Amino acid sequence: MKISPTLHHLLTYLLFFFIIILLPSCSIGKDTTSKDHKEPSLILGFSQIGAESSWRTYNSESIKMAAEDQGVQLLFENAEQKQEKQIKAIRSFIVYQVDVIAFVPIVADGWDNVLREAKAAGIPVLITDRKIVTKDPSLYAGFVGTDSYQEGREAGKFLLNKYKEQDSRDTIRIVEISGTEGASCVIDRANGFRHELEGHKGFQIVHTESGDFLRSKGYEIMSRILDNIENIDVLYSHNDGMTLGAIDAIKEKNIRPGTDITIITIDAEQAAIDALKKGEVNCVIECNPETGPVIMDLAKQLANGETIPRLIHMNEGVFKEGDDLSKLPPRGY
Ligand code: GYE
Repeated sequence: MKISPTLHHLLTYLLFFFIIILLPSCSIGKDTTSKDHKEPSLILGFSQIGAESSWRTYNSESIKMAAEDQGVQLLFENAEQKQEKQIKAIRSFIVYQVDVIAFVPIVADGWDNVLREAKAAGIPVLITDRKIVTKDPSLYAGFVGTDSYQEGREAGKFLLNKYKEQDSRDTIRIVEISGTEGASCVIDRANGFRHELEGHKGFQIVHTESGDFLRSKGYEIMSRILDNIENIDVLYSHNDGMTLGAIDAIKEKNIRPGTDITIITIDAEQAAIDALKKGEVNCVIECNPETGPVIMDLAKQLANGETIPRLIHMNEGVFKEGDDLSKLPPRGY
């Protein structure tokens, strides 16, 4: 059957119209026009340290929930406590061409090369929770997270106040169980604590050792210290997980935590607050894990090409012996 040129052209245009105009807006399979389908506002690559403490687990939950609430497509990588796995994850985010990269640097050093790669790829980087040391501040857009130096200072302030009546000729002997070596929060918690005690002769840190933020190491270190060091007056522990392990060791030696040994701990997990209520801990310094919502807000600003504040510290409190904790809501972690 011979088709007239005019009809032939008409059919060609109709076919063209169908392929180019109609087809892409159609969906095959799932109804993409349903009300609950939202295009993600952005793709965020997030490298998390791992799950070394209840605090970390809750921090990860905060990030995942906030991403879901705010329509952010989250590529979440758990580095299992290895910096090289974080670097690999960041490189995979670059290849994937995510809109924004965010990560918790497990230690402060060693990030410049991979951050230069992200910068070359035009992907903004948000650092959270722990800080980095770098020669080039342009390698990241900003930091949001805990103020670990202030946390250390709060620990020192509590101690000075608790022993303010102490005869300065008597020495208060302190054991410090610190977190992961090289982590900015550990360096800052140690320095902030020492800054407050400077000039106060009656305090001596007789032993400091890293427990890597792990409850098992807190137990093992404290058990060994109690067998080898006498007259310990104070335990300053960089996180509740290690503190709870240390308390188990203290009790095994028939020593009274919170009475025979003053205990100061950081994070404010529910278990630490409960120990404070029982008098087994004397001071709990909050480290706020709920950074998810603010991370998503900042990531959206970065994805829109906006600048963000260089430094945002989370609000954090201090809970002390004698405080009225009856109205304190459940900590959630
Ligand atoms: O105190 C601890 C976690 O990086 C500030 O890491 C965080 C610390 C927190 O393992 O529980």
